[in-house]
Amino acid sequence: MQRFREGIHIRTMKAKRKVEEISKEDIKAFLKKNAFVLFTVAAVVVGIILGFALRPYKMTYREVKYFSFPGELLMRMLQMLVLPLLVSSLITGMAALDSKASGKMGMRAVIYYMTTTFIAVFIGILIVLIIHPGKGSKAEFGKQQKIEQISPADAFLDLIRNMFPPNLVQACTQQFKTRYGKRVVHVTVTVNDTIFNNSTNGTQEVMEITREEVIPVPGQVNGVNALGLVVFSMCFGLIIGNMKEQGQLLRDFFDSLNEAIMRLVAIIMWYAPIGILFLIAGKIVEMDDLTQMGGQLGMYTITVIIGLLIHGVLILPTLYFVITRQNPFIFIAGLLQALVTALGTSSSSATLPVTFKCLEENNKIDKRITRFVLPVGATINMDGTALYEALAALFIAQVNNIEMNFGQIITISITATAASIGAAGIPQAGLVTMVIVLTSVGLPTDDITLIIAVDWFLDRLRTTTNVLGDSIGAGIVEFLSRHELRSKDVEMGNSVLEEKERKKPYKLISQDSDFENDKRTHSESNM
Ligand code: 7O9
Repeated sequence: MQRFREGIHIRTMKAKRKVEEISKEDIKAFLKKNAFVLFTVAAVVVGIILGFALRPYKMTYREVKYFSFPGELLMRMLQMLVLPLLVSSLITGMAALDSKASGKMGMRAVIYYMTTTFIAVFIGILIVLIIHPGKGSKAEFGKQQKIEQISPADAFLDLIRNMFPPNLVQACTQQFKTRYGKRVVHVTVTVNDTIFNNSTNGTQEVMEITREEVIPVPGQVNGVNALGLVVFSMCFGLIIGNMKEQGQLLRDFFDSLNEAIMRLVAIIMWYAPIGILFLIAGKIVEMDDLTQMGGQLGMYTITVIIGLLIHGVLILPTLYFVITRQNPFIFIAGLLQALVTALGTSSSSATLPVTFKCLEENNKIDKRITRFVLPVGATINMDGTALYEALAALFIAQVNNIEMNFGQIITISITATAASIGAAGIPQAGLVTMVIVLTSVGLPTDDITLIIAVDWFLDRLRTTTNVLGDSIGAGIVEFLSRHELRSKDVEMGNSVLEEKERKKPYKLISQDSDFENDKRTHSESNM
């Protein structure tokens, strides 16, 4: 009996120690994780304070560039990873699923993208109509510049062309862009003499007319052709996913490549807070005086902020809650680093590596989902951009005192949605898509220059909304696809992408030959 009691005592002591150990480690891990998030958030705050503190010193352009150099380095590091990450994650993401499962998941993702983008556009239009920031006239704005005119048809064809890059290496650095050239055409016209001479004996005269004609000519601009790479990687991944043993080598290669890139991301993320601090501080030092932010432009900025807030803080979390029945704000808390990075870099593609890390590690989203949904989302799902473009178009109409009828508002909402989807495929998209939205309803495109002064700031906010939209999309698609993911797990015994996969050759050996297996266990036990 005595022994029995001692036994229990020892066991409870052991258990206690274990609990203590776990909690200590847990606390450490917790602190480590949160210190990281804290650093990143602190970087934004310190960056803003530092930026405003340095403004009175009136740095020269050169000094500002030197000052924001650490931030520039972060941008370069993140962009360095985007290309291999995009390709490897899409290929493995598609290869991990059979065509039926990926088709279903793709459908869900596309429905989510369409729905949220339409909601975003709707909010943008509603808010700008309610607040009406464009009262008064254009007189209070500064001088206007000319904006390059682009034919929407050519932009659309460029988008389709960019989906199929003829040279994959070039697609990593350049996009196709239609340019305009002039051509002299000689036209021979046969003129009936009766017109001139008013005579009835109709002699014919041949005249040659030369005239100039604007023609589209092929051209290139610098920038990653994300759309082309996405299309290629998805097809390639689907193919090697169906190739059974023959495709194993390629699947392992891209899986391993992806894993290696993600480890690089983990290292770069330690540098991120410093980079973000200098990116933000540098931008604040650089910006023009805030005095012009009074009046209409200020109201416009506030309107955009309210619209983005409604979409990001109200609509998207509600959608997440309604579908998954989980607390959306815990989900968003896990994303904080990605959101701050988006704010600092104002580029959802450069943020992509961080978004991956946050979703997979903090929010435990299945890798098969993130690898598939995030790159596509970064390329075509831009809620913030869609909201912004619709809102900006109506603001320009208001400034010009042009009333938009219901039909025109519908046109704006359709073109703004299309512009946000196609942005990555349209070269130099920022301005071009805005021009397309404006021309679709006959608004003056030169007025885009009115809002350029605040664009750098609003770009950061819409990028954050874009990243949030992509991430919540990943959460929702994972929830909706949970059954297929589980049945796939059961079917394969494991996921292609999980840790277990790397043990597979070992498993095969042990299944195939007991002798191998025996040898291995023997030598292992000897070690
Ligand atoms: C905003 F998939 C990736 F990551 F490789 C990828 C690479 C490039 C994805 C997209 C792109 C890309 O070129 N995107 C792009 C986005 C091109 C032009 C314009 C925009 C729109 O950008 C947003 C905006 O201005 O509203 C915003 N800055 O989300 O990055």
